[in-house]
Amino acid sequence: MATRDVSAQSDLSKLKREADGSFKRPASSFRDVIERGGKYEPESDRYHLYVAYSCPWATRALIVRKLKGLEDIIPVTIVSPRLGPQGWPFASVDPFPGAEDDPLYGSKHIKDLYFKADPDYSGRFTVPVLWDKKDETIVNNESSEIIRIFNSAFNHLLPAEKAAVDLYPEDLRGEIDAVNDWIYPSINNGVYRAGFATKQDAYDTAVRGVFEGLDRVEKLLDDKDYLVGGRLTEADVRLWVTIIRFDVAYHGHFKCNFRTIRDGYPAIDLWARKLYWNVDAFKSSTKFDHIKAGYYSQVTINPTKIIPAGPIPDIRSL
Ligand SMILES: N[C@@H](CCC(=O)N[C@@H](CS)C(=O)NCC(=O)O)C(=O)O
Repeated sequence: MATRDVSAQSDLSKLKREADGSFKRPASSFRDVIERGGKYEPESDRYHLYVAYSCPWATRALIVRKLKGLEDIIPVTIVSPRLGPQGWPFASVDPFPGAEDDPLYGSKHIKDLYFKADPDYSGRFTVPVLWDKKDETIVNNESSEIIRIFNSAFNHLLPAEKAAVDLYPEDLRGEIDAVNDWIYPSINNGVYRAGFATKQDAYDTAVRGVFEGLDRVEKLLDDKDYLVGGRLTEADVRLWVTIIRFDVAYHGHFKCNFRTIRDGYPAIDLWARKLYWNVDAFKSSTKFDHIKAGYYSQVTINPTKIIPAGPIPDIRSL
C-alpha cells in the first residue's frame, strides 16, 4: 500500500483539465491481452472482473461477459457506485445495496489493486479492472479491449452456442470500427466532456457535439434494430451503455439537455428499449439506482449530492 499522497490520482475534484477548461480522458495503462500461448492464458477462474454498475465503460464489460456466457469463467465484483476522494470504494467502506466486498484481498478501494499491481502507478484508478489472480496483477483496464478479449479468448472453454456469439465479426470489422470512431468522441466521451468542462466554451463545444452525434445515430437507426450489419455487435454495446444513462444522468447532471432520448430520438429510444427488455445481458447489467447515485454524488458538479426523483420511469416499457 502506498503511503504517498495519491489524492491527485483518486479524487474527482482534482481531475485535470486542459487550459481551455476541457476534459481530456487519459489513456488506460494496463493493455495486455489474454490469448493461448501468450503471457496470460485463457483459463477458467484465473481472472476476476471489478466493475461499478454506475460506470458505462465497466458496463460494456459486464454486458459482453453475459452475452458470451462467461459468468463461471470470470467472476465479478461490484463496487459501491459513489466515487469518493479515495476513488471507488468497496462495500465495506461505503455500503450500498448490490455493492460487494473485495473477495480476493479485502481491499478497501479499487486503488489498492492498482498499487498491488504496480506500487509506482501514477494514473487514475478506473474501472473496469480485469485482474489476474495467478500473477496478481491487472491484465487490462481498457473496456474496449476487455470486450474484445471476452469476445474470443475463451471460446474453446465455452459451449458451442456461446462460442459462436461474435460481436466483432471479420466481415463487419471495418464498419464497426468506422462507427466506433465517431460515436466514442462525440457521444460516449462527449457527454463527459460536456459534464466535466470547467469553461463555458468547452461545454458549448462538447454539448453541441453530443447532439450532432445523436442526430447522426438517429438517422442510422431509423427502422433498424442494430447499428451495423443487421445483427448485434460491439458497436451496439458501446453506444447502448451511454444511451441508457442519458435521460437518468447525462441530461441533468452533465447538462446534455437539448432534449431527452425518450422525447427527442424515437429510433434510438426504441433500439435501446428493445435491447433492455429483450436481452437479459443488457437489463441485468443495468442498475438505475447505482447509475443515479454514482453520477449525482460527484460533488464538483452536484455539491448537495441530491439525487433527482425523475425521470419516471427510468426506462419506458416496449
Ligand atoms: N478508458 C477507460 C475509462 C474508464 C473510466 O474512466 N472509468 C471511470 C468510471 S465511469 C472511472 O473509473 N473513473 C475513476 C476516476 O477517474 O477516478 C475504459 O473505457 O475502460
